[in-house]
Amino acid sequence: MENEIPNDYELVYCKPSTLTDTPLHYCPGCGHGIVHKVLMEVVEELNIQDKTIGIAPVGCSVFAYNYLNIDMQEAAHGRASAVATGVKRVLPDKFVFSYQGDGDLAAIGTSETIHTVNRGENILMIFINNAIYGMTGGQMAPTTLLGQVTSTSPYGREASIIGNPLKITDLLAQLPGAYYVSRHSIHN
Ligand SMILES: Cc1ncc(C[n+]2csc(CCOP(=O)(O)OP(=O)(O)O)c2C)c(N)n1
Repeated sequence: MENEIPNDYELVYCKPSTLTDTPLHYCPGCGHGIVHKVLMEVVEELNIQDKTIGIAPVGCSVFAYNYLNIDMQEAAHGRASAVATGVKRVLPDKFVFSYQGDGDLAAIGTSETIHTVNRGENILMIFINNAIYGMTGGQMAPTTLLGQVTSTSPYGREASIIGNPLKITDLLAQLPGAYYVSRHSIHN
């Protein structure tokens, strides 16, 4: 095997087999690559590579289907949870997840997001909140923090002008269809 490790090495780290060898296009420091890796480690560990279907968003992770070595379906901007709903209902034995940024899940897709969770669809929604629209040039998103500088809030987000950050995860956790909601940082 090409990647075989010599006997005198103790292997402490390797890329999950469920990731392709395609080089990531993400900017240095971006968290998408970390989340891709952690997600695919779980798929590998649970041995569900052939049973997992991911729904890619529009946003920086639009090319997720090039990196995740599982069946993937692209969705229109914000519609990933609606597409995931359809896929899961047609193929109930598959593990279905959507993978969405904050512009996708909490701006253009707010309605789909809320109704998908409220219906209690049996899917996983992975929400990558970097507090900006990354792909289109770092514009303010609903989740942009107060005082945060973005390309469309150059003096920082001010609540009196632009409104408060949308706490979409807190909001979703209140809905009866939400089974498990958790938030994590990926910086450590
Ligand atoms: C219907 C539609 N509206 C707007 C856009 C432009 N657009 C592309 S990506 C994006 C926002 C992406 O931000 P986010 O979902 O937070 O993902 P990130 O790029 O930060 O990972 C927008 C507004 C589009 N592609 N389609």
